[in-house]
Amino acid sequence: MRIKKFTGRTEQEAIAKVKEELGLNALILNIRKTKPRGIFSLFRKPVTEVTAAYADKDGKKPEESNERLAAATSEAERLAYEETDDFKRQRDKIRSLEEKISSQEELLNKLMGQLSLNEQLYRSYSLRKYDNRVIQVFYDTLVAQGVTPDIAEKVLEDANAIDDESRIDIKLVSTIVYNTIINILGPAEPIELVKTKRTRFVVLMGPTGVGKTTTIAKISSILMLYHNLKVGLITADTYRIAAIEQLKTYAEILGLDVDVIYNSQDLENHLEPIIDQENDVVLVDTAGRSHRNQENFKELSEFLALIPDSTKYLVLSLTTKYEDLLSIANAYSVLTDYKLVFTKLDETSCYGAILNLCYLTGKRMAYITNGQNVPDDIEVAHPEKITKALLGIGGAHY
Ligand SMILES: Nc1nc2c(ncn2[C@@H]2O[C@H](COP(=O)(O)OP(=O)(O)OP(=O)(O)O)[C@@H](O)[C@H]2O)c(=O)[nH]1
Ligand SMILES: [Mg+2]
Repeated sequence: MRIKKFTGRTEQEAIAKVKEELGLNALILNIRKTKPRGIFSLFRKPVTEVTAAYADKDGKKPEESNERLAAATSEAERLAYEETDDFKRQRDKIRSLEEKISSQEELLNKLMGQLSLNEQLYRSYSLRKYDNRVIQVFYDTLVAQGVTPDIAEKVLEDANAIDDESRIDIKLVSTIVYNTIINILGPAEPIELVKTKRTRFVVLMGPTGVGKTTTIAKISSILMLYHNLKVGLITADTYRIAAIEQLKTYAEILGLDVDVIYNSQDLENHLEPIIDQENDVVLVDTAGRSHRNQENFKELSEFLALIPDSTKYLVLSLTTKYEDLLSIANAYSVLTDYKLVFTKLDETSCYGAILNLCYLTGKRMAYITNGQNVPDDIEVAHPEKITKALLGIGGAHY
């Protein structure tokens, strides 16, 4: 057996030379790339060197010749092909297809997850209530927002009563549901931003820690700074030492005095001079009271009876458990008429309690608060915004 070396710019070229000179029976022993040497090596490309064995003159033939050469040839052809632009284009195509497939898979998994979640929801609501899928979706959305199932049913009554043919009109069904909710919420009734000759008293009442004092600070700042109204402040919260200081701190920033009222007699004595100050609006802070404490409630009732021409705001935190909200609203209904202020919307993603309470009490909303910042985190309640949030339309947030 003899050995011979062949070189080429590529393996393919070198092997082609082997085949040409030694025939298919030549045996490829080694393939290697060699770096050019010498003074001009920088300007020369590397070459491929193929070492081949072939049968010597006495007729001895190299073993395994055919297969190995064929294999080496196809390997060399493969490697050479991998260097071509065509190969690279195909490879990139395959890679991007693979990426697409994996993100489609992700999307599908997500959808499947949602579908099975809906399936679970249907099951937990004792299956579907409505044949009409659109109405069913509204029902599910409202209930997920914390609207009670019976109020959600009431809301959907009109939409569900239209004839079968119209019920497939998604736009019509949506319009009916939307308007029904807007009607239940009714227009907001905040403090009127006009100067009148008389002093208007606005009393904030409600459970402890819901944000009465903070809301008074927000409202008085807005009335004074943005609407140029003359504002007076009274606090009847003398239960906690810090309560008076809390309101006084805000009052000082606004350049206002706070009248502190200790009892009904005190209020009677203070009223005349307060009215004489010719304020447009006097905001009255009260101590947080548990609606279950009858003694406290009696005291508040006597206090309210003494204030002339007053609007009462029942301040409710949206973080309070719904059943408690309901019994608080009921307890205050017995005491007096009121409008609703909802606080701490920033701490919940459920708007359902607002609809439930407006529906059950028939009271109007005044303000919604959504944070601790004075005066920014307050807005006049906005029925359209709340309705959109309840129906999960367009990320309506306060
Ligand atoms: N996250 C959030 N916190 C609020 C909001 N309104 C008030 N707070 C916070 O709730 C806490 C209680 O607020 P207060 O204004 O003292 O509540 P109050 O109803 O006057 O409390 P009492 O006088 O003790 O009955 C404070 O830490 C406020 O900053 C609101 O809209 N969102
Ligand atoms: Mg307070």
